[in-house]
Amino acid sequence: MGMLSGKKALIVGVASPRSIAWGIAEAMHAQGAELAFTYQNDKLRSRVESIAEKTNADLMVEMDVADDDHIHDAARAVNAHWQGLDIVVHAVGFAPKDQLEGEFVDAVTREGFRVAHDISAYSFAALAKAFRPQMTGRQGAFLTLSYLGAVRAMPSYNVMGLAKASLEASVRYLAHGLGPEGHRVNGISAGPIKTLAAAGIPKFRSMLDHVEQTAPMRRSVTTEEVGQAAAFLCSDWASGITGEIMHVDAGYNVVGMAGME
Ligand code: NAD
Ligand code: 0WE
Repeated sequence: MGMLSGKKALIVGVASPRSIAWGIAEAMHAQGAELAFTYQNDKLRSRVESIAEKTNADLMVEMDVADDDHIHDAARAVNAHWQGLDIVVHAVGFAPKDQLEGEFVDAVTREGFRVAHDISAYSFAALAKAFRPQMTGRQGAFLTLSYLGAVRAMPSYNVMGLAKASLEASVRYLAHGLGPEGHRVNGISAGPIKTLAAAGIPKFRSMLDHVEQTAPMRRSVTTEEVGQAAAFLCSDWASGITGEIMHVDAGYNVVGMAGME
C-alpha cells in the first residue's frame, strides 16, 4: 500500500515534463494518490494532458490563479468530480521578466511587485480559501514551493524573493488558521532546477554550477527528489508537521563559507 492510497490530490503548476509539479504528480501517483490537474491556459493543456494520462487522472480544469472566477469554477469542478479533497499542491510562481534582471532597487516597480505577490504568494491563500470547504473532516494537506531567495538576498531573484518571503509567512498563517480543523500547511524550499521558469534566467547555468560545487552533497536536486519529499509531507507519515518550510536542496542552505576545502 502506498503512502497516499485513498487520498485525492489536486496538482496546480504543471507546464512541462520538467515542472516540479510533474515530479510531485509522479511521486504521488506512485504512492497511490488519485490525481486531478489544473492548467494555466490552453497553450499548456496538452502538456498537462500527458501527465494526466500517465497518472490515470480523469479531471483537468483550466485555472489562471490571477482570476478569482477561475479559482471558484475550478473548486466547483473538483467538488462535482470528487465530493471531497485531501491534498492541494501549489507549484506556481511568476514575476514579469523585467523584474528578474539587474539590481532589485533598479528593477522593482509597483506593478512588478503587485504581479509577483499576486501570482506567487496570494494565490496560495486563495486556493486554501476556495478548496477548504471540500476538505472538511478529512485532515487535508496543503503544499507550496519556495526558494532560498525568500530568506537570503540572491542576484536577480529580486522581487520574487519578497514574494517567496510572503509565501513562507502564508504557510505559517495558514497552518495556524487551518490547524484547528486538522489541515496541515507546509512548504518545500527547493534548490535550483532547470525548469521552464528557470530557462529564461541569464546565468542560471552558472548558478547550478555554483550549487554543484558548494552544496554539501556537491550536486543539485531533481524534480523526483522534490516529488518524494512532497509525497511525504502530504501523507499521514507527516501528521505532526505543519507550518514548516523543508529544504530539498542537497544541503546548500546550511553552508556558511563555501570553497575553503
Ligand atoms: P514551471 O515553469 O514548470 O512551473 C511554473 C508554473 O506556474 C507553470 O505551470 C505555470 O503555468 C504556472 N503559473 C504561472 N502563472 C500562473 C497563473 N497566473 N495561473 C496559473 N498558473 C500559473 O517551473 P517550476 O520551476 O516547476 O516552478 C514551480 C514552483 O517551484 C514555483 O513556485 C517556483 O517558484 C518554485 N521553485 C522553482 C525552483 C527552480 O529552480 N525551478 C526552485 C525553487 C522553487
Ligand atoms: O522561482 C523561481 C522562478 C521564478 C520565475 C521565473 C520566471 C521566468 C520567466 C518567476 N517569473 C518568471 N517570469 C518570466 O517571465 N525559481 C526559484 C527559479 C529561479 O529563478 C531565478 C533564479 C532561480 C533559482 C531568477 C533569478 C535568479 C535565480
